[in-house]
Amino acid sequence: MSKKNGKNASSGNYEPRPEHKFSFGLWTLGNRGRDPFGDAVRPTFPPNDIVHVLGEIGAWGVNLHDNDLVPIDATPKERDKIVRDFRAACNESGVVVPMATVSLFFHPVFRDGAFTANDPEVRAYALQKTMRAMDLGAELGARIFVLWGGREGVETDACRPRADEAVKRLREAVNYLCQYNMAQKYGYRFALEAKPNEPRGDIYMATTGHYLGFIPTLDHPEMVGVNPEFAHETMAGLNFMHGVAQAWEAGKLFHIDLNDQYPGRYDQDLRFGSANPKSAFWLVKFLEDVAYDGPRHFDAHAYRTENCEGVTDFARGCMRTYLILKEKADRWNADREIQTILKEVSAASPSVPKNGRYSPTGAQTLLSHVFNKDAMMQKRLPYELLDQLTVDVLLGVR
Ligand code: GLT
Ligand code: MN
Ligand code: MN
Repeated sequence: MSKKNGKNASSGNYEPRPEHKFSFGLWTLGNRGRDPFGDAVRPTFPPNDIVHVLGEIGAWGVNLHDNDLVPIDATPKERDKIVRDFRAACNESGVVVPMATVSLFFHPVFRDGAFTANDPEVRAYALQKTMRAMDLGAELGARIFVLWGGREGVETDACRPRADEAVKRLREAVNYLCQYNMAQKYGYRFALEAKPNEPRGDIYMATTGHYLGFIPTLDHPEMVGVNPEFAHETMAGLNFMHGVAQAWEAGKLFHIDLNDQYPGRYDQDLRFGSANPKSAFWLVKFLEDVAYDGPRHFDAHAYRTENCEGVTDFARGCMRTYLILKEKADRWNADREIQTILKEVSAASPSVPKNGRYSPTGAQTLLSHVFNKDAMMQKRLPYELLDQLTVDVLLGVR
């Protein structure tokens, strides 16, 4: 996709602007196309160059793992210089760092997990590494800290005395990190990211719903929310937007990872909207309808067949599709026929007893009401038509 496609002559302007809050991880543009069967196909993309490209294509933010920027064995002096130069690159490009995270999966020391590993020394190292990653993120201005426990799982359940022990270890770690956050006055909000499997055979916190159940058991639940990822929930065969909606309703949508995925496969991290544009549409419509104002982070990477230019096409494509779908959502919301149907399907006849909050008299009224099921069955539910109107909007004929 060349620059000229940033503007669409027929309908609207799909040029990303800072207020759209589009962000990319260093690891996304920096992905070199390695997979379990093949080596890198693209050269290293230095962090400072990534930031410049992001600035050029209109992205607002860049996110990073500690080791996307600072090599794991860097000396403090080396680290400080790298961070200084990176900050300068961000400032020059007008790109902010909204989120930071920690790699607790790449180094072989985490082969049995990090916070949930059996070896207490590995668990302690994981905490230390995370605290340092929090220091780094805070220095760069990040206020969201993502925790993705990719290695927090098993290939065989024989390897843990009991599976609930893993939950306890994870709780202990997150509680510890919340305390560190307060002690350092970093003001982070933690966003926990679920995934059902890969790289482990089974990962403990398999879905966003699992995390929503876990968070209220923490010492500081107000400090912790979720970072749902499109691909991960789709791998689990779930409706991503529904998980996002539940997180939102619980006040826990602290961050979001946008990409795409065909169900039943390995984690594909495809360009946003490229595999399931209809699901992507419902998601964008939800985020825009509720006025979600957090980062719209693309956690995806270019096809392995791409060269460096293709990586830019990929990144532009994620943002462009989001903006196209945002326009489609506006169109859907403004469509009179669609809105009339929506009103019609949820309208109630005046004789219906109101069943809001429970009260003894309300309950009596409800119990004594005679429902006319035959009449209720006559109500029109034209969802075929409603869905076709949606498809017409999406396919650009409406
Ligand atoms: C890794 C993973 C992503 C997570 C990143 C944050 S790292 O690329 O596949 O889903 O969001 O740790
Ligand atoms: Mn992710
Ligand atoms: Mn993924």
